[in-house]
Amino acid sequence: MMIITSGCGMTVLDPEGTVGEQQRDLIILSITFMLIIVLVVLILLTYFLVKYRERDGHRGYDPNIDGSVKLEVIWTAIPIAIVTVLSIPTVYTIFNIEEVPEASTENEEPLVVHATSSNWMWIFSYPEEDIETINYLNIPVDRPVLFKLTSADSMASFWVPQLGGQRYNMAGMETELYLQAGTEGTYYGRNANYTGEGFAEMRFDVNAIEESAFNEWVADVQEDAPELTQGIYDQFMVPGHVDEYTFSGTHLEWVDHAIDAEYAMEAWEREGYEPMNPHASDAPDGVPRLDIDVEAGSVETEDTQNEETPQEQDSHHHH
Ligand SMILES: [Cu+2]
Repeated sequence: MMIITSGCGMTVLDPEGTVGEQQRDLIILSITFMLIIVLVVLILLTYFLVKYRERDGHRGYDPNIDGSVKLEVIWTAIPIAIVTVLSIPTVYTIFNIEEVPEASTENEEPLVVHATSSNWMWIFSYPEEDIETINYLNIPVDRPVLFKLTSADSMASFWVPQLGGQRYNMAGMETELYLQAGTEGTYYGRNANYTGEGFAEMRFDVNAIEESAFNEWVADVQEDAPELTQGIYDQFMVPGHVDEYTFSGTHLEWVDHAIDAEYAMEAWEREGYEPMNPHASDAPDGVPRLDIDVEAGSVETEDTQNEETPQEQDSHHHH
């Protein structure tokens, strides 16, 4: 097993948190059990091949097994037993990872992070801290994180292999996933569900840091990061790749994609973006790298038009 886990590609079998550890244990338990079955089958196969081979004094072996209750019971009961033995730890683990992981620090309250996929980037909102990051996130080490997953457009799958299994992000609905990092470090995360030509680069970094460093970072972001406006946010709705960004405020103030599945398409209209068939002869080659204007103000939509005067919008910028 050391050989398998020491390779840099097998991060699933080298987890750094309680959720990933439970899944690793289940994978190893299941594989071990199934290998034992394979071994038993191969030994029996060899035994019967030798025992019933054609040879002098043993020809034309022709057993009548029709209607043998004993044999019917054996070859029904054994598969049922195998499936039962495999199911019990699997079901136990599945239910267990839906629960809040046990925190190894005094702060057991899960940190809530909304992870929203958008072609081809990841948007992370911290509603309680009122900050938002793009294509990376910081989390406190040893503290459970409750990810609320949704998508602005295509169905994606949120996956940080070393912290736990993947779960789907879908527009107009919300799925939940608990993860916890047991060791400080940077973990690789990605979209695990094919969503078109920008899919391969739809990656993010998860930085697990000390709780105190995390709190400091949050305070710094709240203080110094540019405030996220709808005008800035709409630019991220256009399909493409972007760098890492950090904002104060979250997009949850004006849209939750788990409730509003149409928002991205409305933002495309506001941004003058027209989706086209990527196979069309005049389709652009490759995935564009979006140049985000972080000074952009709020957009005028039918909902917000009459609520804010230009002066009020301006004051948001220079707080
Ligand atoms: Cu769904």
